[in-house]
Amino acid sequence: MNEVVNRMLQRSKEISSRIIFAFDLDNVEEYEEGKNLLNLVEPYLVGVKFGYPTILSFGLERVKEMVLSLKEKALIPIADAKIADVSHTNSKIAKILFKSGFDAVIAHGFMGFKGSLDGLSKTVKEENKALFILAAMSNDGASLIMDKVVEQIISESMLAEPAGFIVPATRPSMIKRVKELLPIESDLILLSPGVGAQGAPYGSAIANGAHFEIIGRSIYESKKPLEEVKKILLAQRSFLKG
Ligand code: BMP
Repeated sequence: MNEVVNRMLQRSKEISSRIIFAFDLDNVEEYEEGKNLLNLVEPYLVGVKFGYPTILSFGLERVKEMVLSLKEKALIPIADAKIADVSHTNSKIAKILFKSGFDAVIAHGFMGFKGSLDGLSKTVKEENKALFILAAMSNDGASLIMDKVVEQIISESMLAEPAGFIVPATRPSMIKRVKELLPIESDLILLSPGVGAQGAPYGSAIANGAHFEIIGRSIYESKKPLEEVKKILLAQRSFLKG
């Protein structure tokens, strides 16, 4: 099993949580506030996904500081750069992110393996990191294009030996479809955004077969983020028991 995934599953078991926090702040003036928020909720998180809003507004140096501090506490930092370029550019992006301490990167899969995912896959393997690939997206419009080629996206992506896929909590049938397309007994994991602010109930992606729920606004826009995190945990745990 991928070493990063191993750490994710271990932490998940230890703290009984399936939450990956989508940290998407878009104003550098929120830096101190953001750090305080992370300190507050980090005992309940398996990992933190840094999106473009945070990386671009805070800058990589500040992000690196946060990433290293999360790693000291055994959380897994994931860079959501939605990488989708040709091989050499993909590798450069991934190397910069790994140098900043990230354990994993997220890429698209529609570009295909040859000349795109191949270079990225090589870099990820050389650095002993994890690659997560978008199988399908949570927005409504994804059903028009992306869903129709999910089989091809998965088969091309598998050549890159990913650690797992991103699947939409908003469309449970796509979570199930992706699961069907994966090899039997594969140890790939599924991370699912769309929970909370986008409408899927807390815990529902877990109930539909995802391993982790990626949740952003419901936490960072809440007046009581800790209470919200605890609500999420309760929902996830009830589905896991049920
Ligand atoms: P929120 O819980 O605030 O809706 O955040 C969801 C996060 O997951 C965001 O960082 C978004 O960019 C990401 N995401 C998504 O919502 N749908 C996808 O299909 C893929 C994503 O990465």
